[in-house]
Amino acid sequence: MDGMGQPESRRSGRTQLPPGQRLQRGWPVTHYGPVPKFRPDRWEFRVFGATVDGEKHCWSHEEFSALPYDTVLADLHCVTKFSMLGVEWGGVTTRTIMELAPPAPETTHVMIWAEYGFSSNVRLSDFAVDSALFATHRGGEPLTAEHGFPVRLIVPHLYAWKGPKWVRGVEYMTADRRGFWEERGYHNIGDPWREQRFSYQEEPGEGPEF
Ligand SMILES: Nc1nc2c(c(=O)[nH]1)N[C@H]1C(S)=C(S)[C@@H](COP(=O)(O)O)O[C@H]1N2
Ligand SMILES: [Mo]
Repeated sequence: MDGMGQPESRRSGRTQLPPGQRLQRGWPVTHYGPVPKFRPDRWEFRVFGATVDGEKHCWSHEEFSALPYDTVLADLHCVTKFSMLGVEWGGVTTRTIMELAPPAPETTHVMIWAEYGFSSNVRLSDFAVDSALFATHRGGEPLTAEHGFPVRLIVPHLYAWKGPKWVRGVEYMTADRRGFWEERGYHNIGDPWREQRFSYQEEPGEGPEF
């Protein structure tokens, strides 16, 4: 369905799960630490680091809410082995953000920053797929606080820890660096189809030195 307005997603279909995963009923809440309190007056969404113009780009919550809204049908795979298939997410695509705040040509990786300093690194090529989005909604409803309100990242083709909840910023990087879970034993790339769960599985070149 490329070019038909349907986002390209590496979809498993409803009967096929990535290896080692099982289907989850309902929607569990999984994260480290407390659920942050949303304070609209103090909230901003920031793109910084290796931007093409060298500037930092910021959006207030009101401005972010006015950005183009898209939906994506995507699966969610937690490394603890539960998966949800065919979830409809709504929000701002990573491509929209990259158009408004383009990365410099040297950018190779992206660090996603969330509340309390939580972070996750992804390759620019994984971040830039057209099925990746900063979700504000699920199934047409705004996200609840525990699921990441006001914004969480969805990168459907990677394990879900690569999609921080309570996102506050994007850092364009010219070299790779490990995020929160990637520093704590989880795989630097995190492809569920290759079962890239843990950092000891990394092949040479798949991650920076610790
Ligand atoms: N800020 C933040 N985002 C996070 C996490 C976290 O610990 N902190 N955990 C990740 C993990 S491991 C998973 S499986 C998903 C779970 O999303 P859910 O709680 O909405 O199901 O959130 C991801 N986003
Ligand atoms: Mo997870």
